[in-house]
Amino acid sequence: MSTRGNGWWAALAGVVAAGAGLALAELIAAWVDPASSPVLALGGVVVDSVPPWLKDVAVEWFGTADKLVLLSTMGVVLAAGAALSGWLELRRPPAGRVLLGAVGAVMALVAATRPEATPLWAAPAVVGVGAAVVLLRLLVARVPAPATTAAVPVAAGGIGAEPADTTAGTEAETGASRRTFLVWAGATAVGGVLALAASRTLAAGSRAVEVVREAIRLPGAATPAPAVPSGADLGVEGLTPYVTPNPDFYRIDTALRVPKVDPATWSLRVTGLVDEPFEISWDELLDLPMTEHHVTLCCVSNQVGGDLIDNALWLGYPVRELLARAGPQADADMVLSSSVDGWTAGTPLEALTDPDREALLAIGMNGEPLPEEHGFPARLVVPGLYGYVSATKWVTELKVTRFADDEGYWTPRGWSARGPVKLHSRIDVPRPGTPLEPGPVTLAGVAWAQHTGISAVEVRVDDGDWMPAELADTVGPDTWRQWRYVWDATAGDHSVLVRAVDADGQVQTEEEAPPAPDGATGHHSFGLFVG
Ligand SMILES: Nc1nc2c(c(=O)[nH]1)N[C@H]1C(S)=C(S)[C@@H](COP(=O)(O)O)O[C@H]1N2
Ligand SMILES: [Mo]
Repeated sequence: MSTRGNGWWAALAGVVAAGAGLALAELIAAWVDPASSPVLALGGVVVDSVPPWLKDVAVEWFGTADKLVLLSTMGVVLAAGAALSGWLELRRPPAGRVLLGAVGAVMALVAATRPEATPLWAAPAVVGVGAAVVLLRLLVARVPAPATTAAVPVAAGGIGAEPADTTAGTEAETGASRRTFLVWAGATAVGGVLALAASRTLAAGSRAVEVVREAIRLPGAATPAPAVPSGADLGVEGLTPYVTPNPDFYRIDTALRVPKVDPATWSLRVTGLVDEPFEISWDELLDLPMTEHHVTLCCVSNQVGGDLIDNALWLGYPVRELLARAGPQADADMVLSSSVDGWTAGTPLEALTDPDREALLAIGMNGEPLPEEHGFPARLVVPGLYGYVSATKWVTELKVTRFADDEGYWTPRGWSARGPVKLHSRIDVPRPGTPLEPGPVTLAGVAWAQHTGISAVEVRVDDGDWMPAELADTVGPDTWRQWRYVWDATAGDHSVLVRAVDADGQVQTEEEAPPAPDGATGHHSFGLFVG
């Protein structure tokens, strides 16, 4: 006669126990530091250890939803592990508790060794998983015995009873013990939900940073940006706007939770190979004369035709002034900038000291304080370099150093130490698959070669000649430029291609390269059907 029918109850016990434990961990994390959440810490380690090809695949498939996909996948894996722990605890006690305890120990270790962690960051995992272990024991002890047709008069699952997998009760007894189990499991689940709700309420306190942000009045620019010429936007429907509104600006970072940085406690330290290291507070920074500059920021992971690129008006203090105040030493050639969350970028020193390149410690984006997900209260923006080697968000330190001695976050992960932006162009209009009719069809898009500038864009249809496109105005070489080409379309299948020429006369290569290690190349092209 089978006594195997209660494994599912045990699995449920495992999920409920582990869920409640992790909810308790969230509550403690909300008090210790929201980033000490064992789930976030574990996710952070996963993010830090994905190989470049997998990161590429994730970005390509899920775009900026990659974080959600990661957290959901972790949820499924954790739930499966929790179910297994319940089953093990029923069949092979204490194997279930041992499994939970082992996972908890790993989580504690991982949380306590995050770059910005203190030893206290282990507390949420230790307390949460400790609670999960106790709850697992209590719930599995109440897993109802499987019903049998034979009336074997054995009590199942009283308080403190051993797991009832080898005993079988009558249907009535099984019904009663099932109710007992469900009451216990239900109570545990309710406790978990309450803990989670309480943790969210506590975490809402950190929304205070958003309140501070909204109250900030940015200083005016001592060196304002030139006005955007009206001809910078060609007004083609569906074409990417010259300046990207903040809510549409692409977001890329390794932070599973947006760091909440209060300007009152923020400061930037300039350290390393300098004569006079110093630290500057938010208030001191705001008193400095600000520069405004349009810069198109671009991600090295951007695929040919991809949209991990946008343009904004940044307000900030020139990094070269900060460096001049510190006095870099002669043997330095790199600045390692770090974020509150431990992320780093290695930027060539000469790009930051160059008087002709507006590298900014930015505090404003399109007339607002930086949005939290774009680095509030301060970040770097350097024209001409990919974000991963320059655009540190939530920046707190500039360490003057040498490429021979230090490397940024992505370098040991398979990306080049130096990342100048590559010459590129993209077709935005029409989208592939748009129904078209013979006659004039407007092709339009953007082209970029930050800090060099774009001098021409050319379009080719099928095997025809490269035809010059009309170029929109720009404020300068540090932003992308819109282009437009009116094509006299004939019926049938066609392919369209675009390429750009930079201000030095260099023509965009047709050679295809993937994003790793230093940026994708190749012409953006696709098929169009005219009929
Ligand atoms: N702190 C921190 N700053 C960061 C990153 C990060 O992961 N953490 N990613 C960089 C990368 S790879 C890019 S492309 C830009 C993107 O900036 P955005 O999210 O404001 O568009 O931020 C850079 N700054
Ligand atoms: Mo990036």
